[in-house]
Amino acid sequence: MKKLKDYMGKRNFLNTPEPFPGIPNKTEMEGDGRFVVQEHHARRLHWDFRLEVDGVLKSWALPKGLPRENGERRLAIEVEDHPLEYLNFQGVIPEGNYGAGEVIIWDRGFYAFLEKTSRKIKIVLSGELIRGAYVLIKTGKEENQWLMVKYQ
Ligand SMILES: [Mn+2]
Repeated sequence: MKKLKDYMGKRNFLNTPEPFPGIPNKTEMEGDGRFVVQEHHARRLHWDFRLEVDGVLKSWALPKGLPRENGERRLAIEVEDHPLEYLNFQGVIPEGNYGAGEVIIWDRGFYAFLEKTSRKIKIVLSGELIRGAYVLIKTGKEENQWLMVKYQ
């Protein structure tokens, strides 16, 4: 990536469809890992970020949604894995049920891993609204507590 510093520095990949180095364009990514962000009007509004990994959706709840600007960081609470079918779910979970409230698909698309360890997940997201490189870092304070940072 170092050789491409100038290329990267001149572009905001949220605003241009040009290639992000190391990741194919969205149309070329069919079949790669998918992601979804669902706006969930539960008792407390939050956004659920889900990544397709090993046949399930790894899931985090973000009280303030995904970071949109480079350097921005947002709390992400890891929650239980969800089935792949949840990628397409939107609707109203009736009162009295777990997570009662409306779920709206806020964004979806494809992603690629740049790095993955048990405490750090670097990804590039290519959705309709979200484009760019993100890192999820386990904070160590609580077992399920992560930070999601947009860095490019
Ligand atoms: Mn939720």
